[in-house]
Formats: sequence, structure tokens, C-alpha cells
Amino acid sequence: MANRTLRSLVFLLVMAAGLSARVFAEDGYDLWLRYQPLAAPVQAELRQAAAHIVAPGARTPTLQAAVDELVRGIGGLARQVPAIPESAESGAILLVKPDTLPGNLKGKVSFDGLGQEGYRLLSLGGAQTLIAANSDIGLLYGSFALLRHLQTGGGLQGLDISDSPRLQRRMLNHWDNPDRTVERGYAGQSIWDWWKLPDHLDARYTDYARANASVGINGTVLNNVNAKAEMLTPRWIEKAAAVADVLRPYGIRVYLSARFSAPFELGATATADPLDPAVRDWWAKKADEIYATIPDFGGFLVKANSEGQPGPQDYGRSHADGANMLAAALKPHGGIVLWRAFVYSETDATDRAKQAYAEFKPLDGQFADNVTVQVKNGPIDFQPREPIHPLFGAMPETSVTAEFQITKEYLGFATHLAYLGPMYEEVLKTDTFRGGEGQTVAKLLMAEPLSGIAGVANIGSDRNWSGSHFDQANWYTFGRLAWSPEGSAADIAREWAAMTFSRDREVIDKITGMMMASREAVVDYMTPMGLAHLMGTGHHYGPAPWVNDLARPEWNPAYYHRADAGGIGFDRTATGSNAAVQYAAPHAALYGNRQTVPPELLLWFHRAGWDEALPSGRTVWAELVYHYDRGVAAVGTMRRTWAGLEVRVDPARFRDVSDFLAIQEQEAIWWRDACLAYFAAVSGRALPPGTRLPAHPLSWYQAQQFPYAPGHP
Ligand code: BDP
Repeated sequence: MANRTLRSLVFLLVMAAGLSARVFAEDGYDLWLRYQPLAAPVQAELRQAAAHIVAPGARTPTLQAAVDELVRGIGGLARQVPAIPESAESGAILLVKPDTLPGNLKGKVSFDGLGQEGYRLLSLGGAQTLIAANSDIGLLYGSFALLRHLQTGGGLQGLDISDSPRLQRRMLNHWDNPDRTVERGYAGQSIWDWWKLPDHLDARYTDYARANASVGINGTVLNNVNAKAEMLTPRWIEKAAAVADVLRPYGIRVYLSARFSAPFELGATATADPLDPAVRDWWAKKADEIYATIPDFGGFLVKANSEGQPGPQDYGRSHADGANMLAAALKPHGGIVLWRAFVYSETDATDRAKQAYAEFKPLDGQFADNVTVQVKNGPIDFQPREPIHPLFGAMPETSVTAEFQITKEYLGFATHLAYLGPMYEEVLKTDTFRGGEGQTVAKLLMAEPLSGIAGVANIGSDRNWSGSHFDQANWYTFGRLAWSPEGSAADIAREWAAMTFSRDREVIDKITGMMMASREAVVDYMTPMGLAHLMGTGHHYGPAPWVNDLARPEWNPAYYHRADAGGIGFDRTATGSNAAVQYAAPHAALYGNRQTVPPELLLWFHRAGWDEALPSGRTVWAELVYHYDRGVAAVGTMRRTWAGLEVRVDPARFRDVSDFLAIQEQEAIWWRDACLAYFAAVSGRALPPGTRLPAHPLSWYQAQQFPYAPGHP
């Protein structure tokens, strides 16, 4: 008996120990909203200065969310939960709008320039801090901004910061399917537990909303662009409405991807022709039905006549005909159409990089005013590096939205550390030279009447949301740059590292250093010098530059690199496809000229002989080898830097990242070896003396198969 009691006691103790370890171990769920206690003296100051949270006026769900977040945040940072009195003279954070400003402050606080979503953080002295905004959502954004400020080492003294978003629509695009798989998802299943919706609302939806609101994301497309018609049936609209209800207080609108042939596929019409009255009527009624359930529904995202998806061209109509038909249905409700420009057709033999521009440019001016054309950052497809898309700035009479990929379909899935901030920044800061010098992509986006930016989400059911701890940074930086497209990727990385890992300056420096070097490392070990699309067929995992037997030419890596005994690269100048002339004249000249093309885009625009000398002093062949080696070496450096942080980062996350960096190094070597084995064979050249030989013969790399690679539709 006594023995049994003892055994149960031991069992209970073991359970309790296990439980507390689970409760306290960092597992990444908290993202950048960890609110870990500040250093003792700062904590004490904050306890005084933020002892109260005062939020006068009607307690809307949005204002409540702001108060809750401040309570949670300050409770963590200061280790003291603030009180929420009706008013407080000192030791208070006040959330105020023009109509709720306390009498003694009337006329003393300016809300100018904050717009509908901006905020102002202002120290009043006497231990009062204002979060001022014109709307509740501005107050929520301001609350998150204040917490960010505190989390990254800022204090409440002398504070006067105003900020507001430069783009109207800052959106995530989920490529999530109704069966909960995620196209190009590497973070588990879809976050949307469709089957249990609308009756069960996973607590994650609220945390998702908090995370998005913390960076200002205000729209989300719930389902895959390769959309199922069923998503527009009442049963699924109800599920979307339940999600919309959770996201609404956080300022996030729900959108749906619409399958163009839905009325026909659902058996309601005999065709999906956008000019057919019955079809138009079906979409108008569908919009009415959706808005009756989701009053602030954002609109439709559409992939049409691309990669086998149905579209208006199936009926001899144009993209504008298709988009405008949907726009007319949404217009009475204030909704918009995001019509994707990612098109390429099996019947078009021209350079794939030219097709979107060729199809869309002539339609400029024909789109309704509630349509925006959503353009991928580059002309091919989310590659580690591409030049900007030539459509940026080329359609002055049409609203254009930029589309980035946050999920790393082409940059090593979840296991490679690749911080995408520098890539987004590179695109946003590129001068389009449209309408004069200085017209960067960011500036053009900000000037659009329907302005916006979209990112293909990397969020799933994994405990850490994004499949890896560092991939959280890509969600974060996307949101921050969507808010402020001229922001700096390095600053954002520092901010993220401080909130996510440690406030120790040395740790921040090291993590930021790793992040800032990581994207170029991937470019180097996968597709250096302007190469693109050398990935494995279908799943896009690992190298396969040798593939040249797929049904459509532009599915083959060999189509992109064009390597043979004579040289390598895609001639997109006047002697080749002439894609360069789709850019504004200064760019066309720059890219089209072998002497002036940026070295990182050489093989994108030019074909070069293997033995041609480059400004680096190396031949093209030696340069290629140099880049592949440099990429592998950079991953080694990241691993060493991380190893040096062992005692400075919590053990569970430290181990996760270490494991992934080891995978990344193996795979970087695999990429380098496979590509060099292949290019050596086609070029008939030996690796330069002193270069490490690939670990296996080319045939070994060619024989690798990955039938269960994730994210593959
Ligand atoms: C490609 C993806 C494919 C997407 C497509 C798109 O491989 O899964 O459906 O982009 O953007 O990169 O529509």
C-alpha cells in the first residue's frame, strides 16, 4: 500500500516537472509578442509609468483588444498587471481619440496626418503616456507600436512618435485548400480547421489576428488561388464568416480566391462566359449572399488562364472582361477584385518572362476602378533573385498591387535560414524609371489609387506557426514593409531579433548578421549570377538543372539556364527574346548591354561563353564555381555564429535552429555539388584546380527522387 502511494507520488512529481518544463520552455508559439520581463531597473520604472491603462469612450471589440494587449504586454515586461481605472492622473497610458480626449488635454494634442489607421505615441510628462489615433484600429496599432518600442529597449520618457501605413491593403494570401493541405506550405496543415468551422473557433485564430495586427496586416485571403468552386457555396461562406468574425476586431478583412468557372461548375449556369447575363447575375447574387454574412468582405482574388486555371480567355474574352464582371458584382458592396498577372500559356512559345507584360500592358485603362492587377515581384516566379517585374509602372491607368512569396517554395522550404527582408527591399527600392527617375517600386505602389501589397503566407498548424523559428521573421518583415515600403530590412531584422530572441546587443548583432547574409547565401548555392528555376520538378525541392524532358518547355530547368558546350544564360537582349525592352528605356539599356548589366543578373539577360573574362578577373565558369562555393561557406559561417550563441538563447529553440542549419549546410553542399557536376559535364570543363570535387557522380544526383516532399499539390 505504502509502496503504491509512494509510486503515485513520484508519478505526480514527474508529471508536474514535465508540465512545468512544457509550460516554460520556449517553443516559438509566442512569435515576437513574448513580452519577457525587462531588466530590473527598467521594469520598476515601467511599473510606475504604466500602472494604469485608461481607455475612455465606448469599449468596442477593437479598443478592448488594444487594452488587453497592453495589459498582457506590460504585465509581462514589467511583471505587474496594470489596473484599468476610468481615469488616472499619473502612472497611466491613455488611449485617446479626438472625441475621447480628456477635457484638460483638449486643443493640446494634434491628430494631424494620422489618417484613419495611424497613431501617435506621446509622453506628457507627469508619468502619462498617450496613444492617440483617429480610430480604434489606430489605437490598436499604436498599442502594438508602444509595446514594440518597450520590447526593443525604448522607454516612456520624451516619446513623440507618429506613424501611419503608406499602403491601403496589406494582405496575406493563404494558399490553403479545403482539405487542409497547403500548396507550397511547409508549416504543417492549414491554420484553418475548415472541418470544425464554423462551430469551433481555434484559439489560434485570435493569436493569428494579434500577430498580424501587430505589424499592421489588414487583409487575408483564406484559400488557395488554385481555388475550388465549393468555397463559394453557403456551407463554406459560413466557415469564412466565422473566421471573419474573429479577425474583425483586429482590423483584418477576409477575402476569398474565386474560381472563375464556379457558376458553371456548381451547375448554376451553362457557361462561365463573363459577358453572359446569367453568369453576371449569378456573381452579383453571390456577392449579395457573401456580404449578407460577411458585411466587410474584402473581395475576390483571381488566378485565371494560368497554369490550367479557367478564365475569360476560355470564352474569347480578355482579362479585363473577366475582372470587370466580378468588379461589377462587388462594387455595390465596396469590394475589390485582385486579378493576378501571373499568367503563362502552353500555347505561347515566347519567353515566359515576357508573357504577363505582353498580355496585360495592352489592357491598361480597361479595368474597372475597383480592380487591382496583382503582379509578382519578378517576371518568372518567386525565384531567389529576379529582376523586378516589367509591369511595375507600365500600366499608368491601372492599379497595381505587388505580390511577394513569404513561404519559401524556392528558397529551401522551412529548413533553410533565408531572411527575405533584403529581397523585398531590393525589389521595393528598385527604380522603375517609369515617368522619370526615382520612381521606385515602393513609390509607385504608394501612389496607386487602390494601393496594396500581398504576401503568400508561410503560416500553418505547426506550433511555431511558420515551420521554423527564423521563418517567423519573414512574416514579420513582410508586414512591416507592407506598412512602410521604404523601410530597412536590416532595421526590421534587429527589431525582430530583439523581440524574438534576446535584448542583448551582441546577440542581436550576431543574429542580424546571419539574417542579412542568408538570402545571398541561398542565391549563391542555388541559382547564382542570374540563373533561375533549377529546382526539382513539381515539388521544387533540391537541384535538378539537368531536367529537359517535361511537356512544356518552360517547366524545364534547361529552358532557363540554356547551358551547353558553348556557354550558359538566357539571351533576353535584341539578339534573343528581347525581354529587356519591356523595361523603361534606362533599364532596357542597362540590362541589354553586356558591359552594364548588374553582375547578379548577368545570366538572366545574357548568354555568356564559359571562358569569357568577367570584371572579377575570373572566367564565367570559374565565377560560377566561386559563387557555389561562397554560398556553402556562408552557411558554414551561419552555423558557427549560431553555435556561439548556445548559452544566450533558450535551449529548445537553440536546438531547433542548430538542427535546421545542419540540414541547410548538407543541402547547400548537395546543391553546389549537383549543379557543378552537371555544368562541368555540359560545358566539358574541369573544376578549377584546388576546388573540391562533387561527392558523387552526376548520375547519383540525377537519380534522387522525393515523392513525399511537402507542399506539393
Ligand atoms: C508557382 C507555384 C504554384 C502556384 C503558382 C501561382 O509553384 O504552386 O500555384 O506559383 O502563383 O510558383 O499561381
